[in-house]
Amino acid sequence: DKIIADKRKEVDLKKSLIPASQLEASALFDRDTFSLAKALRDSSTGIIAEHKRRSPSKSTINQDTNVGQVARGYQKAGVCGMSVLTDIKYFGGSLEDLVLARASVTIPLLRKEFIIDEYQVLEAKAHGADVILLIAAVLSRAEIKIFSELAKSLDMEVLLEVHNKTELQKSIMPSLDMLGVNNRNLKTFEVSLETSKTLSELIPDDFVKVSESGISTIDAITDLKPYGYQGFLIGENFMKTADPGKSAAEFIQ
Ligand code: IGP
Repeated sequence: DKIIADKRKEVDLKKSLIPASQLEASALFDRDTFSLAKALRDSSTGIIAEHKRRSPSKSTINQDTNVGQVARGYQKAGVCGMSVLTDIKYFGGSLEDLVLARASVTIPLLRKEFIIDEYQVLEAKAHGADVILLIAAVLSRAEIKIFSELAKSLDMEVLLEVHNKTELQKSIMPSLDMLGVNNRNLKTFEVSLETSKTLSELIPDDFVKVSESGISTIDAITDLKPYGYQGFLIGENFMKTADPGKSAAEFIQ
């Protein structure tokens, strides 16, 4: 909740500095996007690899990453898409990271952010994102509807993240493309793949199912596939090594 309060201030400040009209006028705003949902459906591995320098649960994961190099490494490894953290305060990311990744690869890019305002959806498009993340724990159903419909109108896809049954049931709507189950409890940081298993049967078949966080072995993926998961979001396991792209390549082998 501290994160969301900080985010509110950050977004209000940015809105006063850069008007939405300026975002809409940027070169990347009109680009044709790539579909992550399709890439996941067509893939046998389904890896979404993340760029994450640090996190509230682990502090520093990787300080000296070159996001362009990481992006190229991930693409070369054959991942379906890349997730780029853009929150600076808690994750050490930025929108510049997203732009640099966009300039480096042609795989779908997810803007990993605490989205609480339509302005951030416009920002995502203006900085090269193909997909936005919406976190059910911090949004009302009305907000999820507004933000997801805006993203769709801009040709982006939506990954909706849930951690429990209540969040899932309040969020189901046709403007979502992928449903992500976060195995990490954002309050306690505890990780359990059981969360993905338990919630899987409650996710309607029209959404691509993604399992997020705490995945570090191929066995975990083999274990989750029978539950209908086609996407696997992996950050730390790759980012904690000196060459995340190489780690992803070895993982996918
Ligand atoms: C990646 P991991 O355990 O592989 O590093 O997790 C990703 O799922 C995690 O970074 C994440 C996240 C989030 C980060 C999932 N949901 C919401 C910030 C905000």
